[in-house]
Amino acid sequence: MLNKIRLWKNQNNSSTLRDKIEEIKKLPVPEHVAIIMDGNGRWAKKRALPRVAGHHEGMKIVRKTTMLANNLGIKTLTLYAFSTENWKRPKNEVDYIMKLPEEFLGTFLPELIENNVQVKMMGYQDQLPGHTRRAIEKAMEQTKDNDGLVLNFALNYGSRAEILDAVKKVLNDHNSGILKETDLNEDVFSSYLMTANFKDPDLLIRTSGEIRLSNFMLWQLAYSEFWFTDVLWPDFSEGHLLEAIDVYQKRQRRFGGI
Ligand code: V07
Repeated sequence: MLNKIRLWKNQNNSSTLRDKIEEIKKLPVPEHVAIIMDGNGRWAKKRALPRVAGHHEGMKIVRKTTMLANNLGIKTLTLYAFSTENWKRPKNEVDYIMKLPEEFLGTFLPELIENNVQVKMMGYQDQLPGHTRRAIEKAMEQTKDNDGLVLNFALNYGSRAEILDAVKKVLNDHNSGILKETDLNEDVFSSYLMTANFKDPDLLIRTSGEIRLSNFMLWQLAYSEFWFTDVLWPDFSEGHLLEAIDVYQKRQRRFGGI
């Protein structure tokens, strides 16, 4: 009897999730969603677990979120996995985090390929351990012809450094006569950033109750909608992504109405 009730409850819950997905799909979904996946360490601390347990749990949420984003028809999902500031953390934690791309891809790359997902990365690759870089390179190579969701990992990424590097490239191209001052505008400048081939994010999500950008996509988020939640990243569910998109769609509707 208890099992029957559980079964009924489960079917009931998943059907409401399905219904929500169908509702969300009736209106335009954001094309590019960016997420600052914060709160993994705090999630572990609350459970008296080592911080790395939170990062590992967070990795599973990356998979769930990717699959739902793909299902919803989101074109690009950018996930802030590691910032240029994160090197300041204890070595054992950094070493562990740098193994997560391999573990993630070792488990889920076949599923990503089956689902037509294209894996990309933005950030300073040079400073990453060879094993991390190679795993990501392989995934990028094996998914480069897929034309479904672009899953873009921001890894060893920092926005001010990205902007400074863009300025340096602009100066170089100007000095060598490739770029005239009169030809430099916002679109052209954007093409010098790591996000050259992406549309700016329509929606930024940050978990874990912090209400700041922390050096993430400063240029690209100029016109984006922001959605913040106290939920810690390992607790972030399909329902939360749907809620963020629902809020986004309501804001768009209000904006379009006036
Ligand atoms: C990382 C898990 C998610 C929460 C945030 C911090 C820890 C997946 C990846 C990944 C990266 C590249 C790739 C495939 C998977 C990842 C880092 C950290 C550095 F091609 N999760 N995850 N990378 N965390």
